[in-house]
Amino acid sequence: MNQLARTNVLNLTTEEFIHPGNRACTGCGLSILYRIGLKALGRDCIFVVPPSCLTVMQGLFPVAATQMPILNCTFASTAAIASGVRAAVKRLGRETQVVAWAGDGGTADIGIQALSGALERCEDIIYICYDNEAYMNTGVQRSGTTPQGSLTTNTPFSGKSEQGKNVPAIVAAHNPAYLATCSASFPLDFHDKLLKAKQIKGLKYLHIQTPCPPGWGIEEHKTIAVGRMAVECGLFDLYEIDNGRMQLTGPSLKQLKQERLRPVNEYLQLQARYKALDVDQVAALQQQVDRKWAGYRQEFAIS
Ligand SMILES: Cc1ncc(C[n+]2csc(CCOP(=O)(O)OP(=O)(O)O)c2C)c(N)n1
Ligand code: SF4
Ligand SMILES: [Mg+2]
Repeated sequence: MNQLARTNVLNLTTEEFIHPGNRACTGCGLSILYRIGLKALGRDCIFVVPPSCLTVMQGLFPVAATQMPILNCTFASTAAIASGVRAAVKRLGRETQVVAWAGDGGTADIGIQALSGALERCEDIIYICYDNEAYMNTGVQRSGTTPQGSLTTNTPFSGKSEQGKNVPAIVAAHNPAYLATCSASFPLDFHDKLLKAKQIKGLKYLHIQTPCPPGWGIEEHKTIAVGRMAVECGLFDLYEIDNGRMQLTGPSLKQLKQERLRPVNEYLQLQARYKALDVDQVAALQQQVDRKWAGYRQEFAIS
């Protein structure tokens, strides 16, 4: 991030855009992310949101938690509806930001065709996918992004057999105006990437890893620590693609200088969803991460 001053706890606005109290579980990564994200977006925006924990958190009129307008839509139509709302806003001569905000199920699986179409048309919207790595709102079913080996209520006892989809890579193949990955455990990084996205025309896609205590089997007070660990062990990387150029950002960029990252096992062990993984599977995952980071060190010229 180089275009704007970084936000910190001292200069983050104290203005709130959600009312106190919402229906998220204790320790929900999404609720942290949502509160801080709204501070970056400001009041002049309209949200388009498919069914998810976010809709539950937002509540129903007249007891809604969010102070800005929200349009709830069907799963498959999020990006299409956001495109339509943007066209209407433009017709009215307004600059209102249209923000589609969906879960991983709503993005990686059910809404992917509408997202792909909006990307192809270069719609001038912000699309945010919060990735808690399963269909949490309906009781933790596996989604396209659920990691291999992870347990959900509809995976075999050995965990999910397939690899998780790399949605940012799918989006990157569409050559979006801007793409960033973020973590609920680094909310100010998300805040500043959103500030940047707001200044860019075209489709801006932000993908955020969002720890979920009941779905991941972690203690409520460990949300931030677990999300940080995903980044520190090199499993979930923070980066942005701006003008077609990818660069690691924040803590992931700093980690390039480290010879060894935290072992992935430290991250896995904290979560009940990974208890079916055996030693060989953990070793294979560690090798995969090591290879990826060796590639980064070469690509970004750090030996
Ligand atoms: C077409 C359709 N299928 C299924 C559902 C039931 N449903 C509501 S929320 C949800 C889970 C959404 O998962 P995700 O997008 O990952 O968001 P999360 O719940 O994890 O926040 C499902 C399956 C629905 N509302 N509409
Ligand atoms: S199930 Fe997970 S994502 Fe949904 S509200 Fe609870 S903690 Fe948040
Ligand atoms: Mg989900």
